[in-house]
Amino acid sequence: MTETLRVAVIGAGRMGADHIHRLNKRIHGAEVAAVVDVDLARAQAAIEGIPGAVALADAEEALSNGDVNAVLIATPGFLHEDILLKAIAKDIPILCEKPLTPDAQSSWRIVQAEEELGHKRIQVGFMRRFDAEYAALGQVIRDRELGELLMLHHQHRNPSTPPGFTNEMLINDSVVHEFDAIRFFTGEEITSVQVRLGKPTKNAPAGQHDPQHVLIETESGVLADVEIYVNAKFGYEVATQASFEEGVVSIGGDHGPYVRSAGRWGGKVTPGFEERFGAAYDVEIQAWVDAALRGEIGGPTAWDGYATAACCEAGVEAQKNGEKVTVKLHSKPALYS
Ligand code: ISE
Repeated sequence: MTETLRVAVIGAGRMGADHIHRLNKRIHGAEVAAVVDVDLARAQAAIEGIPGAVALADAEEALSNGDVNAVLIATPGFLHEDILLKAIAKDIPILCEKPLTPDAQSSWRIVQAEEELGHKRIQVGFMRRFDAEYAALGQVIRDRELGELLMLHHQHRNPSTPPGFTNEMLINDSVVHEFDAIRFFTGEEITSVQVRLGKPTKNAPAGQHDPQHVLIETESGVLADVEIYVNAKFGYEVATQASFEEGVVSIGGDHGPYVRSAGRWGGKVTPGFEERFGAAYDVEIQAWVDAALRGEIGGPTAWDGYATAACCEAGVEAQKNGEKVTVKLHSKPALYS
């Protein structure tokens, strides 16, 4: 394999721009070779100051550029399938931001295409697995340090949502992370999802019921609940409390200077996911690059992308009918076991 990944970043929006900066400034063993965006001016702005990088408006052109040997996909999810299939055909390392694709059927097509290729090329951008606290809690669970894990309580609160953030996106765009985190913590598949819609905030845009309460069950009967609240105003908070036979572990509280001044005490609330998970993104992308240079992947697989897409599908159905919906999964191909 080559000594440097020459990455085409597809999509120069919020997440794409963040990854371009990261690859350019902090990641070893990789360079930005091309940036693709339908808005060519945005692609051009993103490559400013990056020697040798080209700005393009077409993903296929980037993939057939001889200078490109890896791809990072950061477009909206509905555009992923086409780019993924083309990148799989080129047999190059792929980092695909979540969701792998927006529905289980198309995610399954990706799993099948990779299975046909015969080796793993796709790492899915579930960055929380690379957060120090998530990793530490995962270790406590795997080592059974506090006995068996019994329940997980997740809070996922965002200050507000961008225009066009639909009711389904509370599940597909936000709770998708919790599905992956629960699978990561337990090492089990999720078997059912139920969504309860309670009293809504007046701060949600039309068409969005916010907050929602998502109830989840895993293969061994671990129960998890998620408060998804995407117009919480006060700031960004993603936290988990895990109940064990011998104790309770909490992660995701705000840290930082605790200030007492002018008769008040307190600290700052994290404003958004870039700040909350900035370090995790760095570790994630470095793990991808290091593994890709060895011809491997360094994190969640296309199977993880597919399994979470199946959970989302059940979640969106549960949003509509209020019932406990079974998650339907194909059997796991040997490539991922
Ligand atoms: C966003 O797309 C993310 O991935 C964030 O991590 C999540 O907190 C937010 O809810 C999503 O919209």
